[in-house]
Formats: sequence, C-alpha cells, structure tokens
Amino acid sequence: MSAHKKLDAWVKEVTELCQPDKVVWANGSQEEYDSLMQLLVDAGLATPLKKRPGCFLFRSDPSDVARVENRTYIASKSEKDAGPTNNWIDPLELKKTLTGLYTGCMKGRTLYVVPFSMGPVGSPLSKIGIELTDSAYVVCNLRITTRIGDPVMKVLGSDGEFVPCLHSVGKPLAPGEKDEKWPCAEMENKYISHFPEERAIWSYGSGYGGNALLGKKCFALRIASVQARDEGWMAEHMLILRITNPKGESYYVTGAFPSACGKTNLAMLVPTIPGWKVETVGDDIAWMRFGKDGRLYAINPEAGFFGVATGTSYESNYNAMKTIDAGNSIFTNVGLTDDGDVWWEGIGTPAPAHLIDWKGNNWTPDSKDPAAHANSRFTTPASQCPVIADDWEDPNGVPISAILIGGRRPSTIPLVHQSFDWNHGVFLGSIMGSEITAATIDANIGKVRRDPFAMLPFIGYHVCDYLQHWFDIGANAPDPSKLPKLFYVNWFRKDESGKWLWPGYGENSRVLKWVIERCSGEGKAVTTEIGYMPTLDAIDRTGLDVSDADMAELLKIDKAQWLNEVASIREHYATYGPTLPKELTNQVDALEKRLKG
Ligand code: O2Y
Ligand code: MN
Repeated sequence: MSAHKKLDAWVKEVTELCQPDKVVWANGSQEEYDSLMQLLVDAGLATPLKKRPGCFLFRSDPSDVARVENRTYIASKSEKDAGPTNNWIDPLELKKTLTGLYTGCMKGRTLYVVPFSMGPVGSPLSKIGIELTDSAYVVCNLRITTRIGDPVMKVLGSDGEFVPCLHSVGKPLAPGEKDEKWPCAEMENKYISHFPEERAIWSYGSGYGGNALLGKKCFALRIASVQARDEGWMAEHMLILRITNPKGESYYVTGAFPSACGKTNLAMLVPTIPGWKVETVGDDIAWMRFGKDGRLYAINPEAGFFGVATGTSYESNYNAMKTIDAGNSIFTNVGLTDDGDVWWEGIGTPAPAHLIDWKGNNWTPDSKDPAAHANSRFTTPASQCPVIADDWEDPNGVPISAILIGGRRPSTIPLVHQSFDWNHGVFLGSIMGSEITAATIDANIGKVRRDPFAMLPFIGYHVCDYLQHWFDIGANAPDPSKLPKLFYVNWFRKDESGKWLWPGYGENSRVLKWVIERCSGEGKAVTTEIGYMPTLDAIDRTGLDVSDADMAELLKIDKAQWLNEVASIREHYATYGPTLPKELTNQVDALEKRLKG
C-alpha cells in the first residue's frame, strides 16, 4: 500500500487478475537487491561469479534472447496513428487477448511493485514509471539501469503521474512447482504491447532485455516519443557524450546510430588525438528539450548500461570493460569459465580450454557453436564508468552543440558531412540506415535498410508524424541560431577492393574534432551538393596512417551513386504513404537538382 490511490487501485486490479502468491513493494535498497539475488541463486537461475565479487551470470531460455520486433505492438485506437512501420492491433482486441493470458499468470510467484524514475529523481526532465513484474531478475536489472524504490515514491507523492508498466514472464507455477530454468512463454504468446493514448505498457511472455526492462525501449522511447510529440520535446535513440578540447572547452554531442554500429563504443571513446578528452553522459537514449537560454538540453534517462558483451574487449571498448570490472554487474548469456569468470567471443583473451556455454553445456574451442550468444549482455551501473562525465546526472541536462547520425554504408556516404541547416539535417536523419550485408541468402543484399534517426523499431506512432515533429522542433526553436548542428558520419566506408578506409574506434575522435571546430566556427569546409564537407586537410591526421588518396576517397561524392541514392530515397519515402512531410519531398528534389546542376 502507498499514499497514491490510483497506484494502489491499479496494483489491486493487477493482483486480482494475475493472482500472485504475494506482493512486494521494492524499496531499491542494496539489502533488497542482495536478497533477491540470493533467491535467484538458490533457485539455480543465477550463478555468483567467484572471479567477480558482486557479479552474477544468468542463462536465458534459448527462445528468449533478444527484443522481438514481430511480437511488439503499437495498439493505438486508430491503425493510421501507428503508421506503416509498426505492428498495429486494435487495443480492445489486444487487451482481451492479454487479459486472458494474464489471468492467473503469476500463480506461485511474487508480484514486485517497482517504482522507477527515468532520469535523475526529481529532475524536471524526468518521468516516473511503475513496473509490476513477476521476475526478480527484472527487478535487479531495473535497479542498475534506472533509479528505483523509495526516493521515487517520495517524488510521486499521493497524486503524481506515472506510466503503468505491467510485465509477466507468462509462466505460472503449479502448487509446489519451482522454476527449473529461465521462465518465459512460447513465442506465439509473447506480446510487447504499447497503448500510446493511455501511456501504458503491457508485456507478456518474455523475461529478456528490452521486452522486460520496460523503462528502456518501451517507455523511454516508444511511449516517451508520444509524450514528447504532445509536449514539444524529443525522446531519441541517441548516445550523449561530452568532448573537451585542449583549451579546456567542453561541448556536448548526441548521436543516433542503428543497433550494432558501435554506439556504446563511441559514447566511451578513448581519443587518439593529444589533449582531447571524451566523457560519457549516456550510451543509448537521450531526452531533449529547450532550456530557458534557448539551447536544446539533453538528459540520459537511464542509470546503467545494458551493453552487448560479445565483441566487447579492452581494445574495442576499454571503458566498458573497466565499468564491469568494478563489480555490481549482471551478465546474461555469456560463457562461464572453470575458475568462475565470464568469457565471450571477442573479449580479447584466448578461449579457455573448457567452459560452460550460454546454454549450460560443456564447451571447448572445438565446439561448433559460440560460447556466448551474439546478443549476450552486461548490465552495469553508469556511475562506475571511469569516463562518466561529472555532470551526467545534472537535473537540467547538458546543452547540445551537435547531433550525429550514421549507419553502416560501405559506399556513397562520405566519412562526414554537415547539413546546410536544421531541415536539411532532418532530411539526412530520415534517410540514414545501413546496407544489408547478411551472409544468408537475402534478395535485399546491397540495398539500404533505412532507419530514420535509428528510431524505426522505437517510434510509438506514425513515422511521418515523427519526422514532422523534428521539423516542428526546428520551426519552434526559441532561437534558431542556437539549434544543434547536424552531421552525418560513416565510419564504414570501403574502397573498391572491400578494404575499410577509416580505422574507426579511438580515431573517430578526429572526426569529432572537426565537428566541434565547425560548432565553434573554426573548422574548414567546402559547400557541396550534399552538404558542408571537410576540406582534404581539415580532419587532423597527425600520426595517422591514412593516405591523401584514401582521405580523398573517404570524402568523395560519386554523383552516379548519389543519383541512385535519390531514387532509392524516393522509393523508400513511397512506403511511408500520403502523409510524408512535404519538406522531405522538397529536400530530395533539391538534392537531385544540385546533383544534376
Ligand atoms: O535485445 C535486447 O533486448 C536489447 S536491445 C538494446 C539494448 C541496449 C541498447 N540498445 C538496444 C537496441 O536494440 O537498440
Ligand atoms: Mn539501442
């Protein structure tokens, strides 16, 4: 029971529907976390890691290893409001199906009431959610990735607003029955459901990641994007970093990149150029709104990282490794070494002669399957990151100077170009994406999978309205001269023989340096058909083995390729239907004219 009547009524309603054995209100304390972990260890679902005190390993069910986009629904009242890029179901029909599934679904389990704050507790930019879940694993992960418990209840008071987030693993227990493995429902009964008008989330059947930690993709992106549209702010799939030049001047940059483009690595980058420093504010989500001074301010609504373990090493992301080395971390679906440590492909140490793989089987380097799942994860507190910015929890957010967008484009898109203005930047954001390079036979290989602002799976409403919202933000800026500048970056350009032209990782600091110089008015640029581009010598290559010829290739605009791009953009826009913002058509027309000019 709490002082909040509406919350109590909802908890009562869910308790009657789901019929848990007991209800526990999470206070967010360390003791509570420790006792939940002990419960999970005793149940055989978690393994304490001898080599990493305070850290635990979980193995999920092999059917429950990632976000499931085809089971993710936007149940707006009208199908039109979900648009062509979302799965839509009538909300009444979905609620009927889910009410059937939720009936008695928590029998034999505990229902945890988890108040959480997205953003620093009490910040004017933060929002509160309450997750009702029957998974102790979820409670422990939420304690790391968000701020939970009593401090949140204090801010909520007796009548504060919250987003109700209902979650069940969808596996009731018979009397006396215990979990023998990771509980979840079969695929056809998984539902990750969003009711945008009600600002409510109902998730059923999965205990994993974005399907179950409802503060992250479900709230902070899908529901928050709807709130942001209605309230005049932005909820974006973006990292936030702080970069400081040798003069000691700091700038804040956000970056939207599709999954698997190294967003976490960029957020924690170790610069290779002397005197420059990069610090982390967030690695996945940015909420942005105008401050009193007319600048756009961002907060990271999360408190921890839910990063991909596979491929993370001291070389690819030194600071992420140091963050997990500091303890207090949860590992999901990685290998367990015989001496009680974790191991995954790409960790940078030789494979041990024997370990237990993510499925719980004996594994040796001769095994045909990988030791860790490709989407294995670490959950770790942001506060432990050695390069966390000292103002990462500033309740007023940090002022953004530049917005990066990018994807994996082996051809056409240069290393970096800057938009002419805000609207041109929105156009660039609308066309960003990655080339399809799957090893399996795919008729779409070589085509571009466009992912506007990396938000395609996360926009809680119609993609056209979302892009119009970006234009509206620019049009309603209190002082347009203070809007962040937009840059399209592409670390993944290859030459004709298929060789990467840019070394990436820490060397990306050289591109960030040019971005910052453009913001301060120093960076050298030429005006081209596609935007402002660095001159051949504008990107600092001191000590870097990239030849003039390769730099020229990295910055080349191939008009034939760009005209193909124009045709592909038009084809893509056609899939968005008749409400495509007119400004996008104007922008693509203008690009074509400049290219043919
Ligand atoms: O597979 C999942 O459930 C996690 S997806 C994810 C996790 C952290 C950050 N970003 C993502 C994503 O899909 O963009
Ligand atoms: Mn993400």
